[in-house]
Amino acid sequence: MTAELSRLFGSLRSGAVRVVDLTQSLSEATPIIQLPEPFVNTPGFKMEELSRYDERGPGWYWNRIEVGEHVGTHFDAPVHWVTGKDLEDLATLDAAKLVGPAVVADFSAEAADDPNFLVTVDHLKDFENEHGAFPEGGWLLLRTGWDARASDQAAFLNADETGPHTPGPDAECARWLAQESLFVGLGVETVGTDAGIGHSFEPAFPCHHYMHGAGKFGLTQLANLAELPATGALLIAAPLKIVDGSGSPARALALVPA
Ligand code: 23J
Ligand code: MN
Repeated sequence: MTAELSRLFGSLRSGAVRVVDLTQSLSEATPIIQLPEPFVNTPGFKMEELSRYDERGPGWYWNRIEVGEHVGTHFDAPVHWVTGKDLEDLATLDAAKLVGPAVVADFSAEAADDPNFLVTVDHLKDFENEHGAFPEGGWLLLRTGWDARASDQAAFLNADETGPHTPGPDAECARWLAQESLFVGLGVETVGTDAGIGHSFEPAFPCHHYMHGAGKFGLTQLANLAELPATGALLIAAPLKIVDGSGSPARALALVPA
């Protein structure tokens, strides 16, 4: 092993670097996005036993699963959105972009006061002034406290007759992240990278529109962002390599200095 990797492995062994699991558990209780009529919705997660050390397979346990691509902690590829239709899917994307420095901006106080809280470019500029310039190839992770709601579909989607109310970037912030920042992806704790009211923005769902149009990625329903420093963690996003896939449930991990 090279010196760099043995040092990292030593740090993981000694506890000087910790692995934080940013992934929500995936089960039939996992909340799923609800699009309004006339749009098709995604199936959630289903699991059916094939055998469990029984006559169907005496020595082994296994299941079949059914799941929409965009369920639970999941990854959005550029081809997910019409603006990225000629860009990368899960099998063609550059895997090097799945590992990068994580920047964690904490808006949990604001989101607790206002579920429709919108992150603006000014918020991000303030963050840079306090913590330094955003890293090239990095991932912006928005901490909103929404992970605490992830075991309750109604609280997580927070919808009323006007639609869902969850925090996210405003349209100009989404454009800036996509076209002017050096980030490769945006990670959130909510059901999607766009704010709940993003359907009413111009363009609609601006985060999907701009980020995927720029070949950038999304990561949703993250957990445990509270355990990450504002800067200095390393994100590893691991979606399945589905041919032509637009997204997939993913394991998201962070390496964090102790
Ligand atoms: C399909 C349509 C609209 C949205 C989404 C999916 C997501 O949030 C997603 O999971 O990518 S907003
Ligand atoms: Mn998605």
